[in-house]
Amino acid sequence: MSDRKLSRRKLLGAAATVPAAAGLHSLISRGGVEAAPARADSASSADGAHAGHEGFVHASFAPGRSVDHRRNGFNPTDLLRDFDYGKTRRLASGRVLREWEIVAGDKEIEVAPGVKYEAWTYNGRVPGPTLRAREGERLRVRFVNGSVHPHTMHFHGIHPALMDGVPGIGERIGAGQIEPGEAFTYEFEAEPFGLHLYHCHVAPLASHISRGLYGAFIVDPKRGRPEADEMVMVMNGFDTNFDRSNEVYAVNTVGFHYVNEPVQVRRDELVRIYLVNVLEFDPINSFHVHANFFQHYPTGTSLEPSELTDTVIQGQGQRGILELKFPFDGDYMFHAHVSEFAELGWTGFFRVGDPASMSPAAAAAAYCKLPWGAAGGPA
Ligand SMILES: [Cu+2]
Repeated sequence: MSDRKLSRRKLLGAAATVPAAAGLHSLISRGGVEAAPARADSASSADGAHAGHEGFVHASFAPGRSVDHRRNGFNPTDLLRDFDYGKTRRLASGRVLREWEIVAGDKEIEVAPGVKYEAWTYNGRVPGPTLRAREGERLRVRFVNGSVHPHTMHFHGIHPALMDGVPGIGERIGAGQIEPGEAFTYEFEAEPFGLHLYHCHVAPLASHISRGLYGAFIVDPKRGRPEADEMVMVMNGFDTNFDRSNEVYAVNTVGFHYVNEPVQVRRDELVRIYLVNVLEFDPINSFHVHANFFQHYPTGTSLEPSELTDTVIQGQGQRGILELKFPFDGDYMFHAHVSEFAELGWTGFFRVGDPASMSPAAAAAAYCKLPWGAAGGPA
């Protein structure tokens, strides 16, 4: 269990009592944020105000205060471009068989500096591995449940009911709900091409998903897509006090990670973002990029974009492919246009060009004043 019991609804409620024009800087005032977590039974502030901001409680984006990626076992910067192609071999028919082994396990992870969360994971990470295949291949996923809870792997795609990873369906052949210590191998075709996802389908569903049992599943079209700098962004959140509302919002798990470590891209190079929304407890999420526009391919199931835009909204389980180029050097913000989420971690930067000319510290200072960071976490 998290040792932190703050409620973001209470935090934001407290923040809302100051004049709207005051802005985030004043919202997180000593009277605001310290009072609010106290009411919400939070741990008390460990580091108090930062120099230069008398009376201010800052997020833990001070130097030396970051999530311990090594302990987590994954770094969101690496997750962006980490595609798991599995192992392949050719069947007698000439067709490609692609195989993976996925192990579910229970693991404490840090989702913001000092904010620990008892996650349930696929292969020890949240989100789980980005499984990537090509249209028409035969896929085989051996799922081993190493958790103390029952789980499944439910894939989005087109496949027989027995391979759907839903409790109660196919129990007689060992499918359905996979109990702790059990294993099952899902086998199906890679279709249709597009951007899909997989997640656990054991009830209560919101709990099993929000704990971290999900991942992106990409099926490339037979003829491929134009070459690009490709990355996966799984929009997620964490209900750290288990009150069925999220305290931390993120892309690839760690709140504000890409403010601390902007996503480095090259000027004029095509960037392709595989965007997946797995957020629970909030009906919609969104992605907005500053000073630019992208082509949007909903669900990635067509090679023709549907819209040139700068904001896309996704419901739970929805996803899309975004393509853009950055014509100018600089730091470009991207965040949920659900402003409440943006202020609770779902904010980052693309960095185009020479890092020496940028000022990440200033950006972090301006945007990362987190209510849940105020307590500082374990020093
Ligand atoms: Cu589960």
